[in-house]
Amino acid sequence: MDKQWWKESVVYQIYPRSFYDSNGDGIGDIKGIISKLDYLTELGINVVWLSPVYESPNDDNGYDISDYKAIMDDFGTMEDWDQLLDEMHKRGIKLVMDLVVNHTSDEHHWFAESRSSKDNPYRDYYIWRPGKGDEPPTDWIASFGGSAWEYDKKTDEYFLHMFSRKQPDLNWENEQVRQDVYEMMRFWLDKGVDGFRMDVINMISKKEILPSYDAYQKGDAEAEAYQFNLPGVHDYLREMNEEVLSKYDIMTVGECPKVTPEEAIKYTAVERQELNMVFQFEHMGLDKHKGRPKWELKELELRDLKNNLSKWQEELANSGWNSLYWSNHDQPRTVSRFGDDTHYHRESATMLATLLHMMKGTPYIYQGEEIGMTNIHFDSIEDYRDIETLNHYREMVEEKGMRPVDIMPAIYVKSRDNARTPMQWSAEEKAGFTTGTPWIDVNPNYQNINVEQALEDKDSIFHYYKKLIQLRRQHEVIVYGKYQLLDADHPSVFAYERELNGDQLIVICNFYGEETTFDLGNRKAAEVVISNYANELPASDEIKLRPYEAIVYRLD
Ligand code: TEU
Ligand code: CA
Repeated sequence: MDKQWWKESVVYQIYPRSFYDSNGDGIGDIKGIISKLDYLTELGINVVWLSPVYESPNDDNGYDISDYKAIMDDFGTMEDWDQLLDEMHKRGIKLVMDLVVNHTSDEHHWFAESRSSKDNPYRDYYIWRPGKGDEPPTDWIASFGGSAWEYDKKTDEYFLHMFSRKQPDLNWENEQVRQDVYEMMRFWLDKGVDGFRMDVINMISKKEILPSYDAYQKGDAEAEAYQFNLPGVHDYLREMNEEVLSKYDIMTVGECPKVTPEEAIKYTAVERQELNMVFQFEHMGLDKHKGRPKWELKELELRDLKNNLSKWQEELANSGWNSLYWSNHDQPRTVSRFGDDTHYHRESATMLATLLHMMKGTPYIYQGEEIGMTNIHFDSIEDYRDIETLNHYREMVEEKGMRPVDIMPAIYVKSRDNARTPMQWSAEEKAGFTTGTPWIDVNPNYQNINVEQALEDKDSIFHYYKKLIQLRRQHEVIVYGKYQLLDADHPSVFAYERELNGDQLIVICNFYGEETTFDLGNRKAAEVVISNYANELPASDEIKLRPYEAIVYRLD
């Protein structure tokens, strides 16, 4: 058993723009985070992943960085950041920074140089290609719509951007780029940060495809494969590990869309010296049609979720390490997505939390999840802020001639802004997030769902999360135990067992709003470890489960 602090941690993700505004300009900021650290201590988490706070023109809310070593004015100053780190460390909380190095902002000085002439020393920091006649070099599509190539008049060539046109992709093949990135990482590590969450890190290598990019076209069976997990990514990560990561006691998590468990092991197996863990997305894709855009909705099948999460638990059982999450700043709110945010708000939010937090891996909680914040329905597209949502809407309405009423339903379900409405601190105006006008509207349900109330109510979702976090500290079996799915064919219950050196837990979750039963077989429950209903030890083998009921027993 390879014990590591990052395996025993619970991470809390802060999306700074929406967390807490300290000066009334409507934008969350670093001073705001500092003033809420005691809240995080109360919750009991011990690591914060902070979404980008670097200088940025905010085309993609900070995921487009124009200076990696400066703090965005909206968020404060470097002194504020130093104080944040200090205050966190005083409370025993570690700080993991976001590292966005697949691309920069087009306003980064590297790019300004790069685009200025073909023989500028920075030219090769980005990926430039001549067009084919009047057409871009290939028909690749960017994540936020349109061609992944943008024409630049100055030098009559196209540059590659896998996200927005203001996010040009760096050329990792260029050793100077890599050295500059490593140097910047050392800058933050020497300031004392405790790790990095690496944005789309499995996209950084293009070296195996670009020389022959003619061969790769949209619609190609391999179409998706060419942008992710190319062999070069592993070369770069091993180099980064050797030159930077291995010199510090830190945690690293790579955001890796389209990884399979097999790939994830390559990134996270100890002997390969790359990363500690990855964020995989397979379970986030179960409520859409395979290979189709996220906007094409499909009902989640419990069977698919069981198969998928269990596959990850099993395949990474002996090598590599899982990260466990239901949501982040790109995903809808969990309770709205997989639970019932109307009739069983508390029950379904706590059931989902139990299901995830009892698994093997490092759990991540996204701000507001711990009070059961829900999706947002803005009537007008004018109220949305997210570039992905806005580009999608424009494309559908302006280019495809669709009617807004036909597009909004999917936006309600999937827009990234669902996760980005301001944190609901109290029942005061603007949810206590700001005294000014928030950059994005607050969810009108803040009078019922807010931190102040959650702290007062001992039965709240917040207190349940708090208990789950404590349990992870108390029971080694939750961190390191073996996982086994039970009753795979049960239509409404997700149940599994954990075991370590004879310590055994059984986790039983009714995934739906109807009552059901579950058969314990010959297992003997010895103690109720946690439950989202009042529960005693079962009187018989067959237990009745109420809507969204979750129970964890310690077994004899
Ligand atoms: O997200 C990368 C990513 O995989 C996204 O395409 C994600 O699938 C999408 O947002 C879901 O709708 C990272 C960041 O988390 C995201 O916020 C950034 O916009 C993106 O990289 C570009 O930096
Ligand atoms: Ca502010």
